[in-house]
Amino acid sequence: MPQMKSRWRWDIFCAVVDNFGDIGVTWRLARQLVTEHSLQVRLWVDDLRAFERLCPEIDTHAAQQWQEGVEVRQWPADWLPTDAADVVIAAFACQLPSGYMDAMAAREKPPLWLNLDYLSAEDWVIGCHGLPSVKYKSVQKYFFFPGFQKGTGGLLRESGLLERRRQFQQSPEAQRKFLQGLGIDRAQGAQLISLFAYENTGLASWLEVMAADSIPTHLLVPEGRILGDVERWLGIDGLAAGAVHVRDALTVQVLPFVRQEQYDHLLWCCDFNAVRGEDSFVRAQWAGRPLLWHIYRQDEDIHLDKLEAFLTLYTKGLSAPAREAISGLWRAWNAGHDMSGHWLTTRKHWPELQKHAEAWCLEQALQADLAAALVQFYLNQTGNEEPQ
Ligand code: TRH
Repeated sequence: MPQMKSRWRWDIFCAVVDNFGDIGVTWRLARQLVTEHSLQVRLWVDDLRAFERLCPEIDTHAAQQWQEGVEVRQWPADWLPTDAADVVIAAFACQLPSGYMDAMAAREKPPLWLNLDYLSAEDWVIGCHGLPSVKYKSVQKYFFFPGFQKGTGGLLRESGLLERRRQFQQSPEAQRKFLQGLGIDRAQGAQLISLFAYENTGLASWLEVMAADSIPTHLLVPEGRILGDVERWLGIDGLAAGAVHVRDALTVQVLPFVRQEQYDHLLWCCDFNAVRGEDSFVRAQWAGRPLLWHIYRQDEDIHLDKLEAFLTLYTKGLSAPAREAISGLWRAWNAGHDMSGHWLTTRKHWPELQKHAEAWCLEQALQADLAAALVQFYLNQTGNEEPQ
């Protein structure tokens, strides 16, 4: 990386709406901009407690701290005058402090102001990616859309990620050690499944069918919103990390919420990953294993269009029966419907779905990653000139 780049300052603003996706995405991006593009990055976060779950080193009381080369700033309710950076990213359409917007407008050379949008596989994203949005005084804002197709901003993917993942997956010893560190003792011949999801009325039917299966399943459930449904099915209250319960062929184990890097390793170990939201959804794709997506629910069911858009892309290249099986499973899960028949049908196509998951991962990795695309967008907008 050219040294001069380190003089470029980027500010990323993250308002935590709920859950962990907002901070999950911005923290990942901030680190990558520092380590792979030698940029100076400040990450402004309004909820450091959510951040702490993914990165336990976070001091939730500090107004300013450095983590992995990123300057983490508490986004205060009462904004203090601050110089604006060369590039300003408002994550997920969050509203910047008005004092900061004035600082942007006061710069001799206006900053590049971007709205980093939510991930969607819908076609319209290609047409809107990179377009100008609103203006504040002299400062123009642009839309920046992550995505799966050419013409979008791509997906977050650190350099060397797939090589690291493959090495790990090729080493039973590394996996055993990692799982052991989490207190997981994988039973011989058991399929390993991770379950990270929102509340879901379809869960009981899926657990039921796994318990009755001829193949043993070891289900790993990080502490979170789905735990209530697991408790109801087991008939046990107060499940917490460390709990292990066996029902016939199914072993259910509750895991602590681990740091982001460890969660990646967990996904890499599992034969099948149930994920949700945005960031875990992408990480499961980089794991190269079949997955199940619990999409974040939106008003007027617009999330269902997003689900279908992704399924259309993802299932290209699958045989018709495998495509129907996996699509049926995803639709049932997102509707909270009975999963049993869909799970059994999906299992019939396992080898094809496994091959396909790896192929999809490799295909996606052909695109420039999101951090690189952002830097390129900046270079294009500034005519490849180093900012003053
Ligand atoms: O938590 P999510 O549901 O997040 C979001 C938010 O709800 C957001 O408002 C919404 O817009 C978005 O979904 C679509 O799911 P997501 O995106 O997968 O974020 C979870 C993060 O938590 C991700 O970075 C992975 C991380 N994680 C860990 O670090 N450790 C863990 O043990 C687990 C289970 C997850």
